[in-house]
Order: sequence, then structure tokens, then C-alpha cells
Amino acid sequence: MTGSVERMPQLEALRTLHAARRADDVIITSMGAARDWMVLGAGPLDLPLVPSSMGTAPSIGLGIALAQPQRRVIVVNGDGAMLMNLGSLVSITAAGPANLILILADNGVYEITGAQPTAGSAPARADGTSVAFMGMARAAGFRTVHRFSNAADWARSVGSILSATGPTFVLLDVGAVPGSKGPRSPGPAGPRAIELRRHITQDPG
Ligand SMILES: Cc1ncc(C[n+]2csc(CCOP(=O)(O)OP(=O)(O)O)c2C)c(N)n1
Repeated sequence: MTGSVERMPQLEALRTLHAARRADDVIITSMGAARDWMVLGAGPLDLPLVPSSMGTAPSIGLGIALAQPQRRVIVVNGDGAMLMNLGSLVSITAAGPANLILILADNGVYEITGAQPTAGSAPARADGTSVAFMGMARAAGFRTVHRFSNAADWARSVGSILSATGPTFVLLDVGAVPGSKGPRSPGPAGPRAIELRRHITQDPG
């Protein structure tokens, strides 16, 4: 795809999700989305994946969704991170967890490391066309896919999307924040993962 897309502010898009989530949902966020989620307030069932190995968020979400089928698991991934683990799209649809929602916050750049265009975005590509994440999700086997570029449209639809039977793929066209800082780690990953497991297993949704 060429040309500029409409983009909503990522913080606003995530504020909408923050208001729509249930207390017993697990929310896994990566990169810039993790930064914004911590601004909005991360609860005990939330995993802002910082620091993280890029690409792992959908796979972690898949594991939790399969282990806890009665609980909704919502992953908010970056487009750069998504490109590093496209295979997770196929793993998710192979397992078909009805309780997993994968949200791709697509800003077209690796924002946290200085807003370089991602390998999938038009400015970085020899032919000047961006890769089609919606088409990739469909080809990987997602039956339910949505795309929003406008905050009001997303806000109107988020409730029904989260309630629908998954697995669900949602592409949000979001804007990068120029000069923004990366997320600060809320603490070492190991102990936080153990703490999350304790909360998840003690309080089944
Ligand atoms: C395996 C791996 N390689 C590189 C990095 C360094 N790194 C951290 S954030 C980031 C960019 C992430 O881009 P994207 O997923 O699009 O999220 P955004 O920063 O735009 O929110 C990179 C390259 C990393 N954390 N892990």
C-alpha cells in the first residue's frame, strides 16, 4: 500500500482499551504500547513486557490463553515486533484460542529505538509499498480481522470486538510520538513473570 494513512494517537487508542478491559483480562503490551500502558495504569494481571526480546508478546499471550481458556488475553504488539515473529500468527490460528485478541499497534516505525521505518513500511522498501498486515493475518488463518485508523471508530467497536469469539486480529493505525522516550522497566522480568502466574492461577476469571 502506498500513500499516508490516517493515524490515531496511540495513547488515546490504548486509553480506550484500558476503559473497555475487564479486571480479569490479561493484557500483555510490548515496546511503545507497554510505555503507554504503564502511564494509563497496569494492573496485577498485566504484563508490560519491558525489557523484552522483540516478537515474544503474541507467543506469551498464546500460552496464557491456552492455559486459561476461561480468561480473555489481549496482546498489544508493535509492528516491528510483529515482523520479528510473523510465525506466531500461524501458531495462534493453529491452536485457535477463542479467548485471544491480538492487537497490532502499527506506527510504521521502530519508535523506541529512534523511529526508524520498519522493514514493512513504505519508506524502507525498494518498491515503496508497505506490507499488508491485514492480508497476512487473513492468510495465516485469522477469520476475524479488524482495522481502525480513527479513534472514535475504535472506541465504538472495542466492546463488541473484545466480547466476540476469537482468535481475533485488530490492526490499529497509530502515530509515533516524535522524540518520545522508551518505557522504563518496572523490574526484572523473571520475578514479574512469577508474580503474574501467581495472580493468574489464584484468581481464575
Ligand atoms: C530481539 C530484539 N532485537 C532488538 C531489540 C531492540 N529494540 C527494542 S524496541 C525496538 C523497536 C520496536 O519497534 P516496534 O515493535 O514497532 O514498537 P514501537 O517501538 O514502534 O512501539 C527494538 C529494535 C529488542 N528489544 N529485541
